[in-house]
Amino acid sequence: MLSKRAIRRVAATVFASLAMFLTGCSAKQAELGLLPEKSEGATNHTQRITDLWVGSWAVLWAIGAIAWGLMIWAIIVYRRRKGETGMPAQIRYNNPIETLFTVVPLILVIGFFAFTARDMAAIEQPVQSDVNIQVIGKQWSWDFNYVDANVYTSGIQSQFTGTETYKTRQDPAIPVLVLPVNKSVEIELTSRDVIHSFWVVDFLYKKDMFPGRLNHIYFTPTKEGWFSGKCAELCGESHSLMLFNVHVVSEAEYASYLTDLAAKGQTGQLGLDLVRNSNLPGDNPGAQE
Ligand SMILES: [Cu+2]
Repeated sequence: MLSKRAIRRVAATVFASLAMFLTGCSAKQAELGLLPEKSEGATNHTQRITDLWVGSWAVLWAIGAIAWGLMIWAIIVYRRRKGETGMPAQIRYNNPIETLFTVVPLILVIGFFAFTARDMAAIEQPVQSDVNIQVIGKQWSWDFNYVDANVYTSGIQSQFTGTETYKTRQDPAIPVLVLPVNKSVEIELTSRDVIHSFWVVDFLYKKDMFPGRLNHIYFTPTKEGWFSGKCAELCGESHSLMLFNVHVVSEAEYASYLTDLAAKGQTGQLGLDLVRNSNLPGDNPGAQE
């Protein structure tokens, strides 16, 4: 006969393995609080964001465990016993309990707010950056202006045909933003048509792109490799095809990439005047002032 303790241990192991299996999560991902594995060390901000995320969950699980524990305890201890009839004693206006239920959530909200504000202030701090990039969102792709080198790349706007899907993340139709590793980067974000959102998944950060407004993000990529990017703001029927890749390379590779763009004739900057509204019937782009 198994002891109670052995049964409990087996149950815990089964439950943990099942949870890992069902969520498809590795030990590394569990450590990162189920954030993408590639996010570890991807930029100078990812550790801070991971800490905020994992710390918040740790607090919430602790509160959850206490709340569930008290509920189960009350259910068991105050269950209806054999022979009991009628309504149990109704208790209300318990001041200590009411105070507890007001003060604890207040402390939690203030705590989450304070840590979030602290980390946002650090991440949003403008930095005099080595590399300046302008990213323009458009339905449904991206233009990348490499401001310092005065070159650009332009994503092809996807047209929804009903069958169009990208086979892989390395599909050449997906535009690529190339960045040098360990160099501070400032990205200016704007849009030509509707609101989009610039999101590099593994960088754990995204920011909206508004027509007629400039937003900025500052970070230093600290790991070479390919990272998935996508639009994170529903922007029309082909929103889901509005993908891009970020390729973080060595400084030398970055320099030669920019030289190649210039050699291909992709010099200058793509402006906001390329807005597709100028192609609407009746509009004559040449006649615009
Ligand atoms: Cu979009």
